[in-house]
Amino acid sequence: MTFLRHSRYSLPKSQVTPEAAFWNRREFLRGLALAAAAAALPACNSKEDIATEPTGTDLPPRPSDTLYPPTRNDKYKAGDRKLTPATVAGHYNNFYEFTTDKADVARLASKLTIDPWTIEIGGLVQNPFQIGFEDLVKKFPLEERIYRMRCVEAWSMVVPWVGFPFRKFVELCQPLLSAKYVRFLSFHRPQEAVGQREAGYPWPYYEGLRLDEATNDLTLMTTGIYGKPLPKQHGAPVRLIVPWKYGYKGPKSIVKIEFVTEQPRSFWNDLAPDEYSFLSNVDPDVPHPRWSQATERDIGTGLRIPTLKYNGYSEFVQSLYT
Ligand SMILES: Nc1nc2c(c(=O)[nH]1)N[C@H]1C(S)=C(S)[C@@H](COP(=O)(O)O)O[C@H]1N2
Ligand SMILES: [Mo]
Repeated sequence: MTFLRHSRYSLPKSQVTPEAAFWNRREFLRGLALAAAAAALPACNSKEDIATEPTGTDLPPRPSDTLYPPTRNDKYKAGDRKLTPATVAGHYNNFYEFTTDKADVARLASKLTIDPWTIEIGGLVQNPFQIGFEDLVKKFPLEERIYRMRCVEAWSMVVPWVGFPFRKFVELCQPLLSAKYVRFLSFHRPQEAVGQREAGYPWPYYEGLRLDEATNDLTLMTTGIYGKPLPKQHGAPVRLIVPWKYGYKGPKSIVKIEFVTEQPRSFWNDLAPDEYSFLSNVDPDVPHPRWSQATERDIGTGLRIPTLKYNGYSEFVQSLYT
């Protein structure tokens, strides 16, 4: 993890950005390390430890637990794609506040305190307010939606998220007419998030959407996955899912939402503006400067498949861009 110790200003871009070849190299090295470790273990231990490794069992009990599992909204289908197993999705995470090692996020993110959790709403709204997560999650009926999820690093998965349309939350906030964009902020807690103790990234994570994108029916205020509350590695207690955009447009563990007039800045766009645009709609015809976006690897099946324009959601979002 040496690159985290350097200043982002002194780094070649290949070291500060999520880059497919970089991950392949890391995974290869990690595979070697695991194989060596496994060889050193007594045979009776290792297999069962891995098979029973839980996903998200470190969650505190909360009153909102009774809202799960919610009913499925069948409007959005993943076509011929297979649902990704929960243990695969839950151990292949991007959450740089903790580590850049996808397989280790679940372990390190267990340190995050999610109860209590307060979200601050401000900027261009009738009345700025704060809302606790337990009040927020009860405001609107939860539903399950199976979405494709495409990371800019050219891997993808298909998972059943749980949440409610972000549009309903926007109505609750009563933005002023001058509000044209929404800005999101993730938590900043270096004491709990080891990745935030290292230099090199402009914490806390920040992202933004146009208001018309934020109020599209697909944009999901997400509180759960696989019929249960979100495990910490997936961005507990609440994150955003914008399924026609690259994964980084969906900030995890949100603590602040602001309505603004000007296009807000975003974390990856600030780090490498020529590689990560503000819009970042999934597009197989627009290669990343350092790799093709024409295909993607499904982390559940291991298959390489064609990438679809708007990640297959054209019928719902094309009108936003024409
Ligand atoms: N706060 C925060 N949000 C984040 C990230 C992050 O590092 N920090 N990574 C993004 C990226 S690159 C992806 S692909 C998705 C991954 O979500 P998942 O781990 O639940 O699959 O979260 C996005 N949201
Ligand atoms: Mo990503």
